[in-house]
Formats: sequence, C-alpha cells, structure tokens
Amino acid sequence: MTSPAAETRQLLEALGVPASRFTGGSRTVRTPLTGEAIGAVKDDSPAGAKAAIGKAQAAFEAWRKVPAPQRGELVRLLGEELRAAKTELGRLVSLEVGKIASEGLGEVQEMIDICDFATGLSRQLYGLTIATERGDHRMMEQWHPAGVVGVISAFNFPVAVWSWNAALAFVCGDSVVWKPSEKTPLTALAVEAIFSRAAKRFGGVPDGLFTLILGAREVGEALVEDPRVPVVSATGSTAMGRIVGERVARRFGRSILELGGNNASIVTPSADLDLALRAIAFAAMGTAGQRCTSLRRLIVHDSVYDELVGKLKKVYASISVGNPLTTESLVGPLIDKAAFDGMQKALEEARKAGGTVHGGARVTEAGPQEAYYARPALVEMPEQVGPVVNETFAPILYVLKYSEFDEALALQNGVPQGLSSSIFATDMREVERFVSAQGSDCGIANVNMGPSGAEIGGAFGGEKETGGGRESGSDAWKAYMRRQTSAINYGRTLPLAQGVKFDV
Ligand code: UN1
Repeated sequence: MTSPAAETRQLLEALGVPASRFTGGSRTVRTPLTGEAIGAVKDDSPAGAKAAIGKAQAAFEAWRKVPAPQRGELVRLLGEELRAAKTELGRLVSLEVGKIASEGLGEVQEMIDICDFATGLSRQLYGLTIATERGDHRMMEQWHPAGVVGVISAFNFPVAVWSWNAALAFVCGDSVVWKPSEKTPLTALAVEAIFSRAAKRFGGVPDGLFTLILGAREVGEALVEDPRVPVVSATGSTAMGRIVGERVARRFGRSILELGGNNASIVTPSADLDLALRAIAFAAMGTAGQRCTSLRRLIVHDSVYDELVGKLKKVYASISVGNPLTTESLVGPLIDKAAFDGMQKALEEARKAGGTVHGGARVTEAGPQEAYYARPALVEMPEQVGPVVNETFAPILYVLKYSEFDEALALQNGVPQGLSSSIFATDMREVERFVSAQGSDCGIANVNMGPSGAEIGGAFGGEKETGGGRESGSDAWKAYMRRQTSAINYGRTLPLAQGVKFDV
C-alpha cells in the first residue's frame, strides 16, 4: 500500500506543484491520518508578504480595467481546471485534513460551484438608478473594484473558503493575497498550480493578481496591518477575528469575519424523528465536528427526549471511526493533538458541570500513536453552562431538555456565537416563529435539516461573535467592491438639493 507521504507526493506532482515547493522547507506538514510527515514547505517572511501586497496592488490597477465579463472568463477557466483536478485535489484535502473521501470531493465541488456562480455574476454586479429631486439630473449608484483583498483561511475548509473569496474578488476586479492555515499549505500549493493553469489559458493576467503566502501569524499580520489591503476576509476562531477586526478597523479597512459557531438544533414534539436522527448524525459527527457549522447543541422537547436520545446513543456507540481513506469510516481523525486535548478538556468541564458523557475516548486502534482519532461524544447536560457556551472544535454534542418553545428559543440564542441553527418541526407555527424576527438570531436558520452543509448560493456567515461577515452567494459580492453614488447634471442650470439658494 502506498504511504500517505508517497501518495501526497504523487498527487501534488499530478496537480502540477513543483517538488521544490513542498520539500526541503523548515515547516513540516503532517497528515492527521497517521501523524506522519507528508511535506516540508518554506515559510514566507513578513517582508515577502509586503512585496506580494505591492505586486497585488499593481495587478489590481491593471485588472480593474478589464471588463467584468472578461474577468468572469478567468473564473470560468478556473472552474474548468478545478473540474479536471477534482479527484486529485479532493483526495489531497482528505490526506491533509483527514476528511472522508466524499467530503474531500465535496469541498472541491463547492469551489466549482462558486466559480459557476461568480462567472454568472460577472455579467451582473448591478448598480442602481435612483430618482432625483433635481431637474435634468440623473443619480446612480455603481460598484467599483475595491483593491487588494487579503484572505486568511482556516484548516478545516482549506481550499473552499479561499474560492468563496477569490472567485468573487476576481470578478469584482480585485487582486488576492492568500494566507492559508499553517496546517494546510499543501492543498494551497495545489490551488496555486491550478490557478496558474487557468491564468495561462486566459492569457494576460497581470502578474500578482493572485499570490499565495505561507507562514504563521507574522505573515497574516502583514496583511492585516497594510493600508494597501482595503478588504481582509478572515475565517477562524473568535479570538483571532477579534484581533483582525480591531486592527483592520483601526486603519479604516473593511473586514469580512467568519468566526466561531456554536450551532444548535431544536427538536420539537412535531418533528419527524427518523429524519432528525440522520440529520443530527451528519451535522454533529461529520467532518469529525470540525466545521464552523457543526451541530454542537441539541435542544430537545421533553416529550421526545427519551426516544431521540436513546436512538442517538446507539448511533454514537456504533458509528465507525477510523482512517477515512483506508476504511469505510464516517468519522476521521481530529486535525492534531491540540484538538484532541481541547476536546478532552471540554468533556472534563462538562462532567464537572453535571453532564453525563457518552463516548469521547481516544480510538488508538484507528491509527498510530501520532494520530488523534476520538469517538464522538454525546453529553447530556442539566443546564446550558460551562463548555456548552463555548465552541470546541471537536465532535461533542451537548443535549439539553426543554418544555416550552420560548425556553428552547432562549437556549438557542443564549450563547455568544450566532452562525447557524436549525429546527425539526412540522408544526408550521413553530417553524415560522423560528425563522421570524423573534426566532433564531443566527445568520443561518434551517428547517428540518441540520445547521451544516450550506450551499454556495446563499450568503454565508453569522452574527454576534461569529463576526457579522457574509461570504459566498446572494449579494456577498458587495463586500469586495466599493460603492459610488454619482449625480449627473445634464442641464444648463444648477438647482441645489433641498431647495437651497446660493446665487453669487
Ligand atoms: C466552515 O466550516 O468554515 O456550510 C465552512 C458548511 C460548509 C462550509 C463550512 N459549506 O458546512
């Protein structure tokens, strides 16, 4: 059987990444499948990041002159190249992050989908014509390219998050400098190679339109601090986003923040429990609980609690945990030891707060000593306290009981984060209340499905400590452009607004 290191090398070569990019560097990349080294990349320096921003600024000045539908053609070609590379890139995502095969491929599909969306968008980017109070005048609103967009992304969607930002930014006329997670530089290098093939086919893409910079915090800080980067899109923890948001705001830049989620589902008495069970299993255990949209809190009506939780315990006890590429497992490894330690710490805190923990132990037979597989944990909690109000990036599902619908809504909204949420109900009054202004306070509120697995067509993001940004579909593109209002006088007189007289 091929080792993960050998397979990674074959995949990177097939994807067109030169060996010099992933060997011989000082940063060791490990696969969570086995813990073994699969690459050694060179970090960029903060000075290198500054140079990339300089080139991106020059590229922006050229790219903004290219008509938007032509910019869309570059993104269409990027989508084609991604289609051609889907099998290899999906597999590489699984090797670098530990996703099961279908989720690795699904991540690449998400990239292809946003390229299609952005290509269509490139013939839209609509402005407005606004009625004006002045005669022989016209007033309009236009959207112009913003400039250099800095993208900082997390390990768990190592390539899709880049694409949500970059595909929109390119059609909007912006250039992109990307700092991926230091845990996932190999998939980023693959994206760099895929992009350069699309750029070559397009011809005439300005040098520096897209630059990948690798490294840790210092490199990201260069993007955050530089006034030549008007838009910074950052995905990751709330702690990281608080720093990024404050620093970018201090220089009056704009940030698009997609931070922690602590997503809940409410299971009401009218729920279809079989459907709910399947949805809960995917949302809470899929991606080993390492999505920002993963289900972390289950709020169950007392009339269905015993039945549902009884069934859930069986699913939790039987779900297969193991190497997602060599077994049929649905739950792969955690990204690293720190993630496993964080999970154990949260479970300990839950026990102290009166919780009953089912599962959660390390699965040593699933991989070698340096790999961190864990059984997903189901934790029955007496109250929403302690670790339940925090986001722990691991497969832990806290279960709470309610008796009145208002109580369920208060629990759902009673955490600092506001990314995603869902309700299982066939009672339309409860459904409609949940999605009404008095219902879920999250950026995403689903019905009869889990909170994770959003399609690219909707705006993606959330409220409160999730940061307020929106990426991907709907009109999220507006955050990558600047708005300009123009009033145009085509007459020979000068009527002033608000009836002001100023005759000199
Ligand atoms: C993330 O975990 O950062 O909605 C993004 C979902 C995916 C994206 C998750 N489409 O679960």
